[in-house]
Amino acid sequence: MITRRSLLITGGAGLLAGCDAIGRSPATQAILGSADDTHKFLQRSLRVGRTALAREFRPDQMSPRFRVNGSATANTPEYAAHAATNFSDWRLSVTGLVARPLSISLAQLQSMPQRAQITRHDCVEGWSAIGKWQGPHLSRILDLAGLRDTAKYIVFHCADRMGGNTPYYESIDLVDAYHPQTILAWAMNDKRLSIGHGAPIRLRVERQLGYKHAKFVMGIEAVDSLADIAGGKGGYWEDHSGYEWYGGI
Ligand SMILES: Nc1nc2c(c(=O)[nH]1)N[C@H]1C(S)=C(S)[C@@H](COP(=O)(O)O)O[C@H]1N2
Ligand SMILES: [Mo]
Repeated sequence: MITRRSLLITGGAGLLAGCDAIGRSPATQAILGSADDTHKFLQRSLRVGRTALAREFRPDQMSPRFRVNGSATANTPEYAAHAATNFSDWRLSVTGLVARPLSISLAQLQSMPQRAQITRHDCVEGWSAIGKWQGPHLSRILDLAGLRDTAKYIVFHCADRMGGNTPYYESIDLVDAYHPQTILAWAMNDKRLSIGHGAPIRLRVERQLGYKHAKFVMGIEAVDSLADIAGGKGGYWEDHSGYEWYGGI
């Protein structure tokens, strides 16, 4: 008999096949983890009917104007100093549950194998825009750092402070972290990412809503639980406005 539960579990295992391919089995961890982890797993598994890849568009379909939304810059002296030197001394830190913590320059990110994609960004506030994004796969960076078996989520720590002091942050699970369209974009529409759109790098996680696409990313952290980070719900808007952690489109 096919039950709703067996469908969910089978679907989840299918989604996680990419991770199994690199010798991990987060499906078991996700199913047997805490109640909160299980809730997140089910929340995303219900989306299993969607096609695996987000739709990609042709160059002539790109929006003539792509609005800047949320923070238009990061309001700290450290960020201003990096912006003033064109991010030449900026480093992306990769920490947490990794075998080799990393500190990666923008030039290094630019010299890794790149993916470019033309996708539609959907903001919960009710606007969409099609743009071209380019950067290395997040998965390559995680593989360079060597994720530990206990890692379940990837957290993105941003430079901007909401309301003057609360850091913007976001998080995704390993299914999205290893998705082929998940990149750390340093270029938009064939130019270097502007400050408004999140320089020096911003996350593109194409099957989720706009608020998940963290701009001004300074650090990436691999964790086994989101409970101890800020308000514990996995992101700034999740903590403050009740947005869903899995913002599937
Ligand atoms: N660091 C940071 N990332 C962020 C935001 C923000 O305010 N700060 N806003 C989010 C929201 S709600 C949206 S819709 C997109 C907007 O991206 P854009 O400015 O390139 O249009 O960034 C997302 N990422
Ligand atoms: Mo948004």
